[in-house]
Amino acid sequence: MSNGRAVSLRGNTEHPTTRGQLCPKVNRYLERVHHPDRILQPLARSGPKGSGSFEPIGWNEAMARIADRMAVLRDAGRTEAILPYSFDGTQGVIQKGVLSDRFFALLGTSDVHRHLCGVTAWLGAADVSGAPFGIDPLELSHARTIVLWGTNTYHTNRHLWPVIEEARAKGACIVVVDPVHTPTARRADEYLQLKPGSDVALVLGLIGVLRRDGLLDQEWIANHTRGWDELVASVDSVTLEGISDETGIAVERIEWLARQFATQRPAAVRSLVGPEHRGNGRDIMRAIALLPAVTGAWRDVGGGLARSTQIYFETALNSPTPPTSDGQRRRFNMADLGAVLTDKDLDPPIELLFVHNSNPAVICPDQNRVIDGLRREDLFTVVSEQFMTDTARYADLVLPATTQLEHLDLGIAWGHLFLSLNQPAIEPLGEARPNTEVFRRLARSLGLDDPLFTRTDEELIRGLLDSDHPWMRGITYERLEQRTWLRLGVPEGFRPNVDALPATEHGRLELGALAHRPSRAGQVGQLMLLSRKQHLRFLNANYGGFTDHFPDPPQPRIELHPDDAAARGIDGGDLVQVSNERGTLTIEAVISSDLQPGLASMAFGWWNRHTPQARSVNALSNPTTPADGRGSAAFHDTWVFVQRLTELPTSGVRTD
Ligand SMILES: Nc1nc2c(c(=O)[nH]1)N[C@H]1C(S)=C(S)[C@@H](COP(=O)(O)OP(=O)(O)OC[C@H]3O[C@@H](n4cnc5c(=O)[nH]c(N)nc54)[C@H](O)[C@@H]3O)O[C@H]1N2
Ligand SMILES: Nc1nc2c(c(=O)[nH]1)N[C@H]1C(S)=C(S)[C@@H](COP(=O)(O)OP(=O)(O)OC[C@H]3O[C@@H](n4cnc5c(=O)[nH]c(N)nc54)[C@H](O)[C@@H]3O)O[C@H]1N2
Ligand SMILES: [Mo]
Repeated sequence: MSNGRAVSLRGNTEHPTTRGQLCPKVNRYLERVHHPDRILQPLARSGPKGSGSFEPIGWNEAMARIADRMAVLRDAGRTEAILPYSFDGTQGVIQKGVLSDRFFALLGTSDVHRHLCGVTAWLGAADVSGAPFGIDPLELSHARTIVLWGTNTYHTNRHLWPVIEEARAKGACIVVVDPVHTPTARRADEYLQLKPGSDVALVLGLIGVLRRDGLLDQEWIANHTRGWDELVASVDSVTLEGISDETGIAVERIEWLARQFATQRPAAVRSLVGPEHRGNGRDIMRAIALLPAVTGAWRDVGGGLARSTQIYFETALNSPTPPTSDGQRRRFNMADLGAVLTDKDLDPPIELLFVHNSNPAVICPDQNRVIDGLRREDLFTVVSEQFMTDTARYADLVLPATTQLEHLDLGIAWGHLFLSLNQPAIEPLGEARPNTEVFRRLARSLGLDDPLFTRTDEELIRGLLDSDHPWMRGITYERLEQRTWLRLGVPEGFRPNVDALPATEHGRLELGALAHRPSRAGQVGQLMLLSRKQHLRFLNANYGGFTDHFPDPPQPRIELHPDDAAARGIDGGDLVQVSNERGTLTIEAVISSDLQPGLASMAFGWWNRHTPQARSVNALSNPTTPADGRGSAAFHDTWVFVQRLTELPTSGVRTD
């Protein structure tokens, strides 16, 4: 640090996961912290909604305005008219939600199910093992077969890549199963380009081959699982040829993968969220989890399913008990924000929206409706942000938020088992304040009486660490302060479902019937649009407004398969119109044989200002969530028409 400015940022070479490497996104984090566009004062709207006109106000005034509005709603018995909207802007536990969750729960506001990332995958894996513990991803280095199933590891999980390479150097075969020939697929030893959404069919085919060829672990199935007969009935109801048609993968390739997975052990499957973003996402994740459950791959260190490790931290850390009334709050799936904000019959309607750690104008599906909602004159929107994002532009009040360099936090992870203490390197810049401070002040103004609000950030972290769980033995605040990170005390080589029983009712892995329920097909002439994390220097919507993080060429584009482009008379570089019942975008086409015919792809993460319509890919994507409201949106089950344009459209161009 020099004069309040952070001057140097580097990875720690001793960290077993990062090995001293920052990723392309975080390499330039210092520039983000000291960026000239940082919001450093509270701002009040001074022009029409969305115009981006604001004037600075003081913190006292900003807090008073929010507290007054909330008090009026509380006095009128309408606290459900308040909706907090927050998500994964930070993975730090206390800045993410300890105090905000308590604040909104005590006030009795509406709430959102924060399910856009990982919850469907969690549920699908939990259908098999009760609590979905996967293996420590570092143990993939022991595997001889690693199937990267619908995860673009080289791009989205850079720190796992050296582990994959280490396994390969020791003789492992790296397999990718993905509808797109991704940068990860390019680096794999074997690539299976399956038709999108056909994963359940592929698993049925694999289990069919394993059974036919006597490659199943019968002893394991008999002693560690339940529901084998029902699964067999599902497997018997399909033919390998039928599966090959369904998935687009040749019979010999399915046979090869089945044999490889069963015999070249340890064998592991790795998956994150790609396949969950579909109508049948939970089925897909369950099917993926069934594969190691029938081969007994869990027996071997380095075998089984490697997925998000978040559940380890949730299990080990203390978490503050929510107030008893919390279960009765009105809750919406966060993917439904557009519908919720524009629903004329909602009783009570949302009158105050409080956004922090999230950028719903970009990350939420059904973007046109989200923005229609944000434009409502009778909605009071507060956004706590570091930058003037597409969401912040629609705010009535913007609160300047600190970055990780300016606040204290406890970091958990989805990719490894290390707990880390994020100690501030500099004082908060300008008038930026941590989320915790905002909720302490609001709680005081509204007279919310709870001991949690009297604790400092350090005390909150100490409270989380003060857990009796054996994985927390020896992990103290002082040791973290000294060492920065400590591995949870999960024994090295810990084999979930072997060293501990599955958390199902009967302590066995649950198999059962498995039905392939394909998603709705598109109309004639439509293409299926994927919105993947395609740019190395984007982290969700964190950098979509930062020109130095843009790819070359610096604009969002749509990738089309050569056959689909030719059928529409489209060449690379042409302007095309992409549309469906939810929206229209005008962007440049790029021709890519990484796709398969019928599939188009646009990168997720661009801010809305880069198209003439001032919208990004989520203006098109599918907001459908599972019928029980639990789980993510079917982002990738999106059907669009694509046509060539000869000139820029004049209608539909927005200036806000
Ligand atoms: N560079 C970069 N890295 C990131 C992020 C980022 O924005 N940018 N975001 C971070 C976050 S929040 C997350 S959750 C992770 C996500 O990490 P991943 O899950 O690896 O990333 P996604 O791009 O969501 O999806 C992965 C793959 O799923 C494939 N897919 C789509 N449909 C199907 C299907 O039906 N079946 C199968 N088998 N595959 C399918 C896509 O083609 C894509 O290649 O990445 C993290 N890392
Ligand atoms: N079409 C499509 N949509 C998707 C996805 C996709 O693959 N395709 N992926 C989904 C997934 S996996 C995810 S995780 C979500 C991500 O959705 P979000 O979590 O909403 O998005 P982020 O861009 O990661 O972060 C939002 C904002 O948090 C802010 N922020 C960071 N730290 C702090 C802090 O300490 N305080 C405050 N107040 N703000 C902070 C950042 O400046 C950033 O603008 O998007 C989902 N949406
Ligand atoms: Mo995510």
